[in-house]
Amino acid sequence: MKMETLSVIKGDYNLKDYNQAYENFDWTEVEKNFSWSETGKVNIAYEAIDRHAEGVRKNKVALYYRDPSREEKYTFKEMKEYSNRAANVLKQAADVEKGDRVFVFMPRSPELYFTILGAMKLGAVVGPLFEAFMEGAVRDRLDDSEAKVIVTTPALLERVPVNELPALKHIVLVGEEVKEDGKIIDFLGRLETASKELEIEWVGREDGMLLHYTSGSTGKPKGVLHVHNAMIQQYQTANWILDLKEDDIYWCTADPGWVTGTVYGMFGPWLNGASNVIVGGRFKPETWYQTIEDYGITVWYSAPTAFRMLMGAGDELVKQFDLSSLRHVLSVGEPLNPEVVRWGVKVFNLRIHDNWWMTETGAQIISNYPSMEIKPGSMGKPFPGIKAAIVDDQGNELPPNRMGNLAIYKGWPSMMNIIWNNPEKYESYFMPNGWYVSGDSAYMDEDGYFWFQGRVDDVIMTSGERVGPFEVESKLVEHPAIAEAGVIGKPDPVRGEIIKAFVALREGYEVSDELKEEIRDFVKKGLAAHAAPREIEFKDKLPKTRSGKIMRRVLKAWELDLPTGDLSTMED
Ligand code: 6R9
Repeated sequence: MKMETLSVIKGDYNLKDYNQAYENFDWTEVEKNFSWSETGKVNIAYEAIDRHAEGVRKNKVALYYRDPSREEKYTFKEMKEYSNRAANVLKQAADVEKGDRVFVFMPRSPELYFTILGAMKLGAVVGPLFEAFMEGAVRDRLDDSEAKVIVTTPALLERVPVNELPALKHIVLVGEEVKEDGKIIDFLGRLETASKELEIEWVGREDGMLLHYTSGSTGKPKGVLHVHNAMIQQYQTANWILDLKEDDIYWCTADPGWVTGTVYGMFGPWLNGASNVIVGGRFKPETWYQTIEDYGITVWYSAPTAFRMLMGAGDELVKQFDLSSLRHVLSVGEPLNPEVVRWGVKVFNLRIHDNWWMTETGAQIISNYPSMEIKPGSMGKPFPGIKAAIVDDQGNELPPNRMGNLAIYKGWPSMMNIIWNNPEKYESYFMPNGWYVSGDSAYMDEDGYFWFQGRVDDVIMTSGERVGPFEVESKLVEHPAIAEAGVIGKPDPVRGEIIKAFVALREGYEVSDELKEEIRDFVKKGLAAHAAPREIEFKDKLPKTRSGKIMRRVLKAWELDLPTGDLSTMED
């Protein structure tokens, strides 16, 4: 399997030669792309929007927005004006100042994006929440960060426990006919009359702009703070990994509640002056293909769970749409099964480019580049300017093909700045010799490609063999009956752990003992005898996060009758 490679599709890519770029890379060269390298005035929202609005991209469309009830577009000039108006509403009515935490809690809409940019223009720190969060999840995040303002909708207001949040001074409501009362502010009513002019708050490169809460396996979610300086890496990765060019129509399917939806749903593309498509509403294979056809999407960034669902919807459906505009497809969030990559080649005639990063890293770290050979199942190679390695628990670098901790040498530009209110947690990510330890287990092959194995906690030890759950899951989804699979280690007195698989079947397949036996055999023959699941349980659906990650810790908790921990990020 590891010998399988997909060669480069000929094209004129921004990154021509990975090896050469890696050798000669210098982050200070990248800084020259920003106006602050000359003016000294820093603000990511200025670089993402206003800079283009004041130049040749003034009338270029920055945002194409669509959901079941709206279809709109905004040029860079209009985005500048609307984000200025939003900033003025926040400043005048809600007293927002530099450093204040402003949360956004609403479905996707143009107003959501005006608000995020507007708050950043004031130097505020923006905390994006998934609209599906329930009261407890909202409370934890606003309470921990002592948020001053929340921007939400009348429908979601009941999930904001206003009286339990003493730091919360204002609630900005985005809805029709909002009655103001000092605490409540009418966003839409004020937006149209607010001034289009704004004095941007210039900030330091190390000042905060984005606070994303992420859940670990235990305890409360932690607030990962990103600073304006992250724009350096967000810009350059969007340039070389997303390969954005002047004429591209780019679509990132992620919600801003997830880091992918802010960093590559807003900043990466806009810092590069690209036209960005944002689609609200629920996932439906037809709607997604229709979006590609209608807008002529050229670059498309999504996640394995979505690709697996599209794959499950069948190849016939793909043929009903004209997807010929597509030239570059990418995936993040979870391991991308080789089977899905092969499917992509079959139906789109394109390679799906996997890349790896985390909320904490603030931008892409390891990737498959369009100008590089792909080994399906591998996450690719470290971005130029970034040193990644597999280290043991003492921080020693391991040789190729040894499984260990995926680590990054600290100091990349978009690295998180702090964990809010939790310096111990922040420190715990780093080894004394400078490695940031991701919590993921992986190995690097002899060609320098990285292969994901699982979260460190998920790696299975069975009869003395280390098994990465991802490899087993990938083999399982190659079986025609299986739509999705989650694999855990279940404690066993004899073998240490045994492999247990939870599988969801595709349409038209029935649960049976014969099928179990067949699946077990399939993994045994295709992978290894010791990797075959001894236990298989059929489920209608697997527990997943809102960003589509299979929650193995929840499977494990169910299996062992343990508490499931924080479930605020779990899909309904
Ligand atoms: C961007 C994002 C981070 C965790 C990460 C890893 C998993 C992300 C992956 C991947 C395998 C990939 N992950 N990309 N695993 N292959 N290409 O997802 O951030 O939500 O913080 O999650 O997601 O386990 O540690 P975040």
